[in-house]
Amino acid sequence: MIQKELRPVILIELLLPLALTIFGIYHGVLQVLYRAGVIQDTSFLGIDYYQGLTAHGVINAIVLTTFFAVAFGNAVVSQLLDRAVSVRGAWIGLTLMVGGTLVAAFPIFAGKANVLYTFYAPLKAHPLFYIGVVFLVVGSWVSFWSWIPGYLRWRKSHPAQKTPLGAVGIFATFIIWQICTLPVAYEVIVQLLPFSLGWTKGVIVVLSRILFWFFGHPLVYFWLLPTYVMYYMTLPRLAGGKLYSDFYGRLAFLAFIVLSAPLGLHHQFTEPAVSSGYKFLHAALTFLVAVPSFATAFTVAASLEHGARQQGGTGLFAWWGKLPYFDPQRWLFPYLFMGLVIFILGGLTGLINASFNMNALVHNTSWIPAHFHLTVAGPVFLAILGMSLYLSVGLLGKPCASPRVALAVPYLWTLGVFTFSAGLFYGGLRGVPRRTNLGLSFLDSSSVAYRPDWVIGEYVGAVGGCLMGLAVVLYFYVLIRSLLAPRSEQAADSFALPEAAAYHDENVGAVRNFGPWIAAGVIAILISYVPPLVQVLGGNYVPAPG
Ligand code: HAS
Repeated sequence: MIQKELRPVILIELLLPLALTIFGIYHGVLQVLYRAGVIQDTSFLGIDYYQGLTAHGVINAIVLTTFFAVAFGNAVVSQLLDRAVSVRGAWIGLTLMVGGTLVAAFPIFAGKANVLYTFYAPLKAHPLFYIGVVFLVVGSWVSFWSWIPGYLRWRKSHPAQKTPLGAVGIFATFIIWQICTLPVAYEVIVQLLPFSLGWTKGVIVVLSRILFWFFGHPLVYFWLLPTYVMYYMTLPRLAGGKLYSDFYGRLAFLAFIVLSAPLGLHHQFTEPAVSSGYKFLHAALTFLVAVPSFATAFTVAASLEHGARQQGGTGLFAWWGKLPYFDPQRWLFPYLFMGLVIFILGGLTGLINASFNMNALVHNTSWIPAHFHLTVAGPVFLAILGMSLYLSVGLLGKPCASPRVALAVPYLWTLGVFTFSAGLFYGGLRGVPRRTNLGLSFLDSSSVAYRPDWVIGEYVGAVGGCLMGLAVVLYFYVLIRSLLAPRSEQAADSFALPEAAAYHDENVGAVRNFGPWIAAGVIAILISYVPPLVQVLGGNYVPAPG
């Protein structure tokens, strides 16, 4: 059971960032309108294009995802490890995260931090932006640390038991987060903050970019792994069956600890300061990090098949028809299932990006946002929406007020995100740039830069973006109606996250201990990052002024 005293913490961690997401999604819809030339201006309703794009990225990709990972982690650890969360630690973590978010929000909304979610130097934000980000991250560390003593206690009192798979997934998520936030903490505290305060004349841009992507790629697995926890722990149960293999789940989570970080240079294939041998190493490791996702695809598909066959499914393929796609009682199912469907394309396009020569065609074009909307705005965002609704109404002892509308949301979002991405993939292959207010140039028919061949992709993207916006409106309709429904203390007390039993419950020693996997991860980082860092530090680069 989830600790009762932890409920308010989890509810704030779910609902506060969701409220901010209204701005995040609004600026997403504005993005497609600017880019399709529907808005032909530098700003709309007083908010500048790059200010809105920063709010879109920071709120959706940093704030929402971090708060959700902590909230879901609190719920999973509390339920699976016999109330292992230190409530005081959880409150301190929450306070730091909320404080940091509010501090960072101020310069963003005042237009003094138009640096996008990657805050590339020498773009310069107001110091409060960097200070806020630091507090948000430190708050998430404190929340993670508040699980460790309880976990160690649990291990002592259950010596013969395996750590439950969901808890392994959550710990893997936060071990990755703990490791990958160290380089970005260095970048922010040593390079960007003094630069923004005017204490230094400039920033060595190459170094800051390497440090950012050292963080930026494992960041995507910090986003993804809570979703994988739901795929392994919850989805098989919703499908009416069991998890096909407990071992494969553990192996996937532990493999991510080793492989998430040592490959960030695949975001920098065009970086002139690093030689191509290191880029090749990172490219090869990128192909390796797809393996735990392929293993997940197999294990989850086998679990779905098991569930469908329990419901009377037969045949080689006919069993797919027995999954609960439209069951209002199991409205959470399509939030997870449609995420998997979207991720097939998101993952495959990631492998295209990782291929050195193909990357040269798509880098910095609209292909890249098409890819990442099929990942972070696909499986990750749908899982966050579904689980936030499930957890918040469950913890309050309320019913989902409109289960049929709740069911429609993931399907509409999927239609929207596929349409959006189709337009952006099409445009990207024709050279349409990302992060550009196209309505002022390439999509303005009166401009000398006008590109009529780019129009169709951006129009299709805009239709998709509007459908995504509509899906979120429906989601908030359900969420608000559910929050206003009458509560039952009894229902709240008996609430628990659905946890699937394992069909094959293997007992393999190699996946019962985090230690060797963390050590292997650190060695992989040293091998892949020390040489390129030495190369950059020896390069005598002149700091760039802001
Ligand atoms: Fe990526 C750029 C490569 C995964 C997010 N990525 C980005 C950026 C973001 C992002 C935000 O190598 C842009 C950053 C920026 O602002 O510049 N990515 C990969 C690779 C993977 C990958 C190889 N990315 C993700 C995930 C993300 C994410 C996950 C967020 C959550 N990505 C790149 C590269 C770039 C990049 C380059 C830089 C490009 C550039 O030039 O800038 C892999 O991890 C993907 C492996 C996944 C699979 C899919 C497995 C499929 C599953 C579903 C099974 C379905 C079932 C249902 C069972 C191989 C698990 C069946 C149902 C039926 C109906 C059939």
